[in-house]
Amino acid sequence: MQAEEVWGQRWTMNTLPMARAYMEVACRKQSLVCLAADRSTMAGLFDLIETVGASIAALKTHVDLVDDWTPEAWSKFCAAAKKADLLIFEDRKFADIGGISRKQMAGVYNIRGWSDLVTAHLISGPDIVDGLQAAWSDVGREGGVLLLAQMSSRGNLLEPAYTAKVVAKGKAHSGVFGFIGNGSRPDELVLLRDAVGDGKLIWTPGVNLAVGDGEMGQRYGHPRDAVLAGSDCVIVGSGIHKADNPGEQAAAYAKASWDALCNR
Ligand code: S5P
Repeated sequence: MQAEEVWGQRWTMNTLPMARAYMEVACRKQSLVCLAADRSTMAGLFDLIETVGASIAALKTHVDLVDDWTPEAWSKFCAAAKKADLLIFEDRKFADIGGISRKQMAGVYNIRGWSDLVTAHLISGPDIVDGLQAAWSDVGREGGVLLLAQMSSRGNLLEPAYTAKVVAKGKAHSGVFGFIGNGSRPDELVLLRDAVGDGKLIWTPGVNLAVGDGEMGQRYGHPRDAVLAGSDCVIVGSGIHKADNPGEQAAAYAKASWDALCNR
């Protein structure tokens, strides 16, 4: 199916190449799932790409939680992700001033060299987006920033007035790919979508087919409800990587998210 036909206004109002790349991958895979690949070993990570790669559109990493990380193994892992037609999203949640965030994109992990997307808090002001964009430019690459506008964890401090400011500043910036919204609360997502409009994407963690409370204050909503409320991508971690059959589960999340998009 053509991306424009499926995504409608979200496609026509968004000319950012990385956003369109995502919308096209989602159509090829018939999936709006970003896997939160929160496993601590390289073997566990490779296994995930192999078993669920066909059912997901993007791969979210926390590069600093891998016990046996090496640059060589990581570069092979990224190559495997690209081969599986996945966008690579490092969920680093940058929050420092622009110049330091730019340097943190280099360093041991060299995030600027392999990430297509990264997350950032706007708590330090909008220059963080320029710092992250400068880091990708430093190595001749392009990437997009997802700003945390809401969070899924209970008691978080991203209150509506803060969310509104993040959206107002982020909407106007071409380096911003989109926003992280709270997938566990469809009513909050509807408000976020109203504020964001169609020009930027909203990606949502806090999603599980088993709705309710998770570990340590995490909260979960259903993938269908998140997409119907305006999410463009459901970020799913333990619902897939801790399942007895991750392949089967990933396919179920893909179907729930894709069917909801087609209904929307
Ligand atoms: O508000 C948030 C933002 C993010 S990016 N809540 C989240 O849970 N996340 C991330 O999504 C978190 O870092 C983790 O990698 C993933 C959720 O994993 P799950 O196992 O709870 O599905």
